[in-house]
Amino acid sequence: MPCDLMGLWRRKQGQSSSETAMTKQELAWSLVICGLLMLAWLNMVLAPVAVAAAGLGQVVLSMEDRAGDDYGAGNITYPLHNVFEPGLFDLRRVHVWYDDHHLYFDISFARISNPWNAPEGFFHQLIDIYVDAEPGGYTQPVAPGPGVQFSADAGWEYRLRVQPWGGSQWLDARSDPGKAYPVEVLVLPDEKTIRAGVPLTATDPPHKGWRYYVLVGGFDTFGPDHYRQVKETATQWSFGGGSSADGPHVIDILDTGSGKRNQKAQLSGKNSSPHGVPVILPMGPGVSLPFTWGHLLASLVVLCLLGSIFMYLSCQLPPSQAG
Ligand SMILES: [Ca+2]
Ligand SMILES: [Ca+2]
Repeated sequence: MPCDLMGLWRRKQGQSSSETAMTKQELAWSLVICGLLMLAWLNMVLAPVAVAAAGLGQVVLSMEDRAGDDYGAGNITYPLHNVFEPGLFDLRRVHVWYDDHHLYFDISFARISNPWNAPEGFFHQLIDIYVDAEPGGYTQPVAPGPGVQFSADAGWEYRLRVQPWGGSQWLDARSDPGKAYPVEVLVLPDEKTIRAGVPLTATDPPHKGWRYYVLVGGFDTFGPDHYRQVKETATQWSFGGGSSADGPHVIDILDTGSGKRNQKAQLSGKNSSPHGVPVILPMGPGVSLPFTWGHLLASLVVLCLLGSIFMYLSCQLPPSQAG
């Protein structure tokens, strides 16, 4: 037992228990260290949620996507031209909220650039968010561009399309034909978040039970449904590492990190349809964080340190105070 060893050591040093008992000053410092460790842990693990929830309005979804998974099913590489800087297609967070007038989608990336001065403030990203808002709905995308389809038990009713050079829109597909509404799109001052504002007149009231398919591709005016193509080998203007000409042409999706819900599993076709097209699973509802080994390791380190400090305090208190 560490306590006994410490006691033996103290007796060997000829110190009485009253001399070795923790002073108030030592106790105060130990509590301060405990507090700082807890704050550091909370800051690292929970800060993204706190930041997401800090905005005005009602939050209906706030989810982080892991860093560095802008590789589709695992093999996709960026086009070779130097405008395709690392991180442009690495989705990092999707934050959905509303106020009295709009439903906002704040979509964050590792990097945003605008080499040809598109009026929206970004050039490269093409974002489709399909929303499962009620029972029924569609399992196919609006057009074949992304090369994926959606879960049969979570068909979609709305689609948000976000792209540069105009054309961003909210599609309400509950009627036939569907109704499309133009959407205002801009880049927030953090220069990493694209915001799309959907007028509340274009949608039923959002609620926390909605589920979302978030697809990130490369924008290409000439691509199928404006998706930049993923080919077997990268060229100046095409992604590389694709397995089929039919796609998928999706570089990142909002996903959790495990099992069949993992992005690699979804986009590699492990949940594929009878026609071999990868079936994507929806995300939501609520607020969550992805599992990362960094979070787990940091949590274990903090717990070990707190446990050690607790044991040290227990050993240092005189028997009458230690209970
Ligand atoms: Ca990502
Ligand atoms: Ca992802």
